[in-house]
This record gives sequence, structure tokens and C-alpha cells, in this order.
Amino acid sequence: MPEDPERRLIVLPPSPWSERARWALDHHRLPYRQIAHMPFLGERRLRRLLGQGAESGGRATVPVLLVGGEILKDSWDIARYADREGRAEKLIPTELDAEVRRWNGLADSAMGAARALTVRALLASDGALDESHPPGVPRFLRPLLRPITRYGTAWFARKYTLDLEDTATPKRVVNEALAALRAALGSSGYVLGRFTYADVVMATLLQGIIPVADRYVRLGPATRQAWTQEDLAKANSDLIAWRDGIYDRHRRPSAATA
Ligand SMILES: N[C@@H](CCC(=O)N[C@@H](CS)C(=O)NCC(=O)O)C(=O)O
Repeated sequence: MPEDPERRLIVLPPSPWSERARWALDHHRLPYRQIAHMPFLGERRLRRLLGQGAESGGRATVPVLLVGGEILKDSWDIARYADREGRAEKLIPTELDAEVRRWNGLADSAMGAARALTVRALLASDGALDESHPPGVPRFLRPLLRPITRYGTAWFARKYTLDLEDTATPKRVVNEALAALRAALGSSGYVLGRFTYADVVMATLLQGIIPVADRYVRLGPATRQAWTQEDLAKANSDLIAWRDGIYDRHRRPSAATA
């Protein structure tokens, strides 16, 4: 795949929102350079890039796609961009736009709720905190950096106003979204009868219940464990199998160059 320096995708590598954007670009075989954002340490840089000074309200989030002087700040906009630029089957077909948008909203709320479960588990795992550094940070240094890593993770929880004590509410919200998915799947095995972005958002939602295979989203073992909600995974094993099937059939290899 030839490098396209014009397209740069800033991601939080394990995040389902970032995976949605990668999936949409990869689906259309649009090459891009992938740049990892570091929560907390990368906040100022990200805000500067997005033109959101510290004083301006609103959260600075990734994925962000930089292309031809444009800055796309939302996974939904990136998926639409990919559909506009790419030649593969549309992920958001015009006639299903409203329906796909509704599933996107449902996945957003459920992922927002699941985030509290993941962050809670990350904070409780020394191994996951150690794995959260970029590859260049030497192994022996990581335990020594834990107070900073833990501080950064707690800061992240505040950024998203997460209530880390309440696990019942997020689990209920996630279970409701998954029940809606189960009801929608029917005999086609697709949320809307054929493969669309609605399948992408619901498949990536399951990342916060039990992560997809490493060949799709690489995670360290402790991070994988922290992203796993055993009880939810057990109760929704049918949907995990569905997600794995969707990945096997529809997740094209990465078009990223870095
Ligand atoms: N509406 C945004 C939401 C993305 C979002 O919530 N991103 C989080 C993922 S955990 C993020 O940027 N986290 C990194 C940070 O806040 O530093 C989208 O769909 O792109």
C-alpha cells in the first residue's frame, strides 16, 4: 500500500472509537499514517491541534483525522469521509442513514458507560498501568513510573466524569444495548440486514466486554484482562461469537503505514 502522507489518523490504540475510524478507512482501503495519542501527557498537544485552548469548553478527543487541511474530530465524521472518498460498499448507505446514526448513538452511550468499568479495572492493575507506556519506555522503569501513570489514569476518569464506584449502572446500560443488538440481528446476522457501520459500532462496543483477537487490536495481557468484564462476557457469549464472525468476514487488513 503506498504511503499517503496527506492522511494522518490520531488514535488511542486500544479504544473502540479509534477502532471504528481505522475500520472505516481500512474498509475503503484508504491509506493513512497512524499516530498514537497519550491521554493526560498528550492533552495539551491535542487541544492545540484541535484549536481548543485550555479555557475553551468541550472535550478534546480522538480519533482525529487530518487530511488536506481539514480536521475531522469525530469517528462518525471519519466514517462519512471514508464513504465519500472510498470505492467499497458504503458503510452508511443513504437510505439507512437515520438508522445507522441511531445505532451509533446507542453504541456511544453504552461505550461511555463501559469506559467507567475499564478505567476502574486499569487503575486496579499494576500490570496494565505498566503496559500503558509507549514501546520506548524501558521495562525496569515502568513500575517506578506507576504513581504518574496512576495519576494520569485518575485524571482521565475526571475528564470523562466517571463514577468509578457504581458498577451496576454501566453494566445495566451495556446489557440494554446488547439486548437491542440481539433483537436486531435476526436471521441475516447483520444489524440492518446487510453489513453497515451499525455492525462496526456494535462490534467495537464489545471490545469493552472482551477484547477482539490480538491480530486486530493488539493489547498487553494485563490490559486485555482489564478490558474484560467476565460476567458481561459470559452473559453475552452469543454476541461475542457474532462480533468475532463480523471481524473475520469484514475487518480488512490495516491500510495504516505506521
Ligand atoms: N465523539 C467522539 C468520542 C471519542 C472518544 O470518546 N474518545 C476517547 C476514547 S477513550 C478519547 O479520546 N480518549 C483519549 C483522551 O481523552 O485523552 C468520537 O466518536 O470520535
